[in-house]
Amino acid sequence: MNTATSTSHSSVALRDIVTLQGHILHQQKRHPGASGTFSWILSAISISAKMISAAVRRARLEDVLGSAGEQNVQGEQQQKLDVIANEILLRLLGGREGVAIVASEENEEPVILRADEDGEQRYCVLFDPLDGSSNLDICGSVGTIFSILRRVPGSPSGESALLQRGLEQVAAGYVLYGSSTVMMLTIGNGVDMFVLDPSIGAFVLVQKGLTMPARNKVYSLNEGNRLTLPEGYQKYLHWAQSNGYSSRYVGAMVGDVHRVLLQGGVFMYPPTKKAPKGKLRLMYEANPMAMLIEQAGGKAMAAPGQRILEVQPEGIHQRTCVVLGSAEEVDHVMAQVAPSEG
Ligand code: P6P
Repeated sequence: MNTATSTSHSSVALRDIVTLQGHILHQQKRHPGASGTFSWILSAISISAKMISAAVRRARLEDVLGSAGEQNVQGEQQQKLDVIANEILLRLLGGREGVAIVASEENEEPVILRADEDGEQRYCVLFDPLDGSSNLDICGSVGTIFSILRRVPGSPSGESALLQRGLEQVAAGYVLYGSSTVMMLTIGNGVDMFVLDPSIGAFVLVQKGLTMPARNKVYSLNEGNRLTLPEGYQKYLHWAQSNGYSSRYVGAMVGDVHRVLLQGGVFMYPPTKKAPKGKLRLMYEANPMAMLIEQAGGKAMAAPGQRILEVQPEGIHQRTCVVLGSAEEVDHVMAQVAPSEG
């Protein structure tokens, strides 16, 4: 009997396939005595990502594009898929015993799922369920961003339990629903990249220990805000354009950060007239992205001398300025901004 694999996978050395599930369990084995609680949470995120990916790819077929007719807590028009993605994550994470609190860009208040009277170590999960959802109608990149914190036993319940600096994150990542569905994940020892293989319904490890290029002459921001940017940022743009830089901007943080992680460069959302503290949310956009960028060897700053991960949050929906990417490229921006903010 011909036992050779005659499927399309025959070109893939089957021994090389490491799925996200296998990777998570391998990491768990490195922590003797680990209860598996954390692994189960990552599993819930993985399943949610597969469900959201399927929903995104069928959106136009099932007429779930467009506005949901409501505004979210940010005052932004909710897309139908924002609501669908949010419900999927709330439901999957809600079913995990190890999740104490979840917080979403789409919900004004955190959802308290479990108290910690039994002394079990539980976790808080914060997420932007469908970042850049306005790109959906034009088949542009959208994504899910997540951040995982420990629920500190005995700390006050509710929002204050979440107000931990980004340095306290135990894991962070995103899922990019682009030409393929890609997950970037860090649990604090490097960045690993997975691609969803629809033929087996699993995220497959494609790059372990990703490090980003130290430099690349590409900057990324919404240049429509140029005239209202603080002077230092306008000076940076002049410097970059005088030094042969290119501009790339997807309009969805996940898409822009993914390009910066893989190719280098710098992404920024500085203070603008419309968003004087910056537009991006600290807890579930800037912090998780900053952890990924720093774990990949880059820098992530809220201001000159202020790492994003060291910002002490005062509210779960607070916004921040973001300048992140290749270390050298972030330094070029800070060099132009620092004098004007000094
Ligand atoms: P602008 C998407 O709405 C988002 O929150 C980020 O994903 C993205 O980087 C930014 O806002 C885009 O904002 O003002 O350029 O449309």
